[in-house]
Amino acid sequence: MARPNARLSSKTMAFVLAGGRGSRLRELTDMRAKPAVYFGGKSRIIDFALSNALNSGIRKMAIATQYKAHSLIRHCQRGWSFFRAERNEYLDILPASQRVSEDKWYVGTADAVTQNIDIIDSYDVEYILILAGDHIYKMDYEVMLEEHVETNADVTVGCLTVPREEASAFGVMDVDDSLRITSFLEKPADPPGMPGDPDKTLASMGIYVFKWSYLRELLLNDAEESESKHDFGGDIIPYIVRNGRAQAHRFTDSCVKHDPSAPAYWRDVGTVDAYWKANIDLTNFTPDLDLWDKNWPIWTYSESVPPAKFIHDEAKRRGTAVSSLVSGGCIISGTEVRNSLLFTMVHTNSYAQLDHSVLLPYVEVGRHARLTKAVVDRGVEIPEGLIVGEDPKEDAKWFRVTDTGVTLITQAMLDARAAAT
Ligand code: ADQ
Ligand code: ADP
Repeated sequence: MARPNARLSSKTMAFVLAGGRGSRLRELTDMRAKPAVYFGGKSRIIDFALSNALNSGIRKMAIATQYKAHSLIRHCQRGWSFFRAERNEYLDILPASQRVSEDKWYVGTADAVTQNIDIIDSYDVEYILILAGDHIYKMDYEVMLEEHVETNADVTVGCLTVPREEASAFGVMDVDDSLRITSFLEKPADPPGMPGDPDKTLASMGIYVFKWSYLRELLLNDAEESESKHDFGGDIIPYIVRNGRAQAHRFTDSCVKHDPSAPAYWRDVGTVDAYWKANIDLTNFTPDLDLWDKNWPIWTYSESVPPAKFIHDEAKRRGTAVSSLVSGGCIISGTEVRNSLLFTMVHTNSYAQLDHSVLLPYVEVGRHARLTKAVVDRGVEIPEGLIVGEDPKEDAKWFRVTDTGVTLITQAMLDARAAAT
């Protein structure tokens, strides 16, 4: 449940790390950073962390950007500019702008905070919540803040259990009975299992709570360390585990969903397969991620567009969508849409078919095209009669086909195909 007047969130700022590329999303991040990638029909990935902070009662936020930040910055300016300084609310976008010295981009995630110490000081907050801008989940951060204060920890690390075979992508930890972290390994090649549950590993979500005065001092010391990569997972957290008190906060999203018995929902949509699946899962009868919950809205920049329109006539031009999400501004003209997710202003034409496909905003689909298990980038014009998802060998000549048979289509790939055929 949202707690807008809670005590701790009002003394806290959220610092969102949004500088990474997310290269495993391949061509989807050629033009934009991973946090700016579209998700769920209307939003961008970063909207989840920002909405969680807002719904948790936090009204001071900063977003550190670096890689291909234009799309991300424009989105945040358009969608998140309602904070009012006269109400003591702030949202700062902090590009790696070489403020500290001419040759210094953000070296690591901790350095992105260090380079903005003066701005954070000006917020006059007691706690800082470090967030990653690239995960899909709903979480009430007030609960984690309360735990941080109750346990008198130097850092509290948000964590969840993951299958052991996936754990080498994470910071992994051991904890004692009081959830104090006793060891922390950043992305180990051979992650340990949990006591009593050897196939699972306790993994860091890459989100942290600190008292600002404590972190500030630590960062200034870390900046002097020539050996340090100035990274939270690689340097700062292991240091505190060795020399201070690091606590784990186990993520449960039961406070923000209707069915407390359902498993906690958290996704790193870092690969084309995971991205496709998390989007298509929203078309399930009861999706694990509830975007309809009015108690925990996902805020975003929304274009002002007319309602979606379906054109259907008796000449067998069937304009229908079943088990699908169709956003505003779409025109489904004589196309059969199944188990698909269409973002804003997608236009499809007669006799086309879409099955288990994700179409980003402003995609045009030509007549008689058939797309199965496709992810189509923003603004792509699918030519008449293009068939994708039925002959993986042919698709792989032009498009990016994943091991599980998802096909990513960009305009550059279509242009190369058109030039060659
Ligand atoms: P990774 O996700 O691999 O591991 P990283 O690549 O550092 O860590 O990205 C963390 C966040 O910081 C992302 O949101 C990214 O966009 C952003 N970022 C990366 N480099 C940045 C820079 N130079 N400036 C600004 N922002 C930057 C981390 C932790 C692990 C943890 C996983 C959970 O290190 O311990 O398990 O997150 O996903
Ligand atoms: P948007 O921010 O409108 O959602 P995208 O995320 O698709 O757009 O665009 C990613 C980035 O690529 C943006 O910075 C955008 O300005 C830039 N971009 C898109 N198309 C072009 C183009 N034809 N030439 C140069 N830059 C472009």
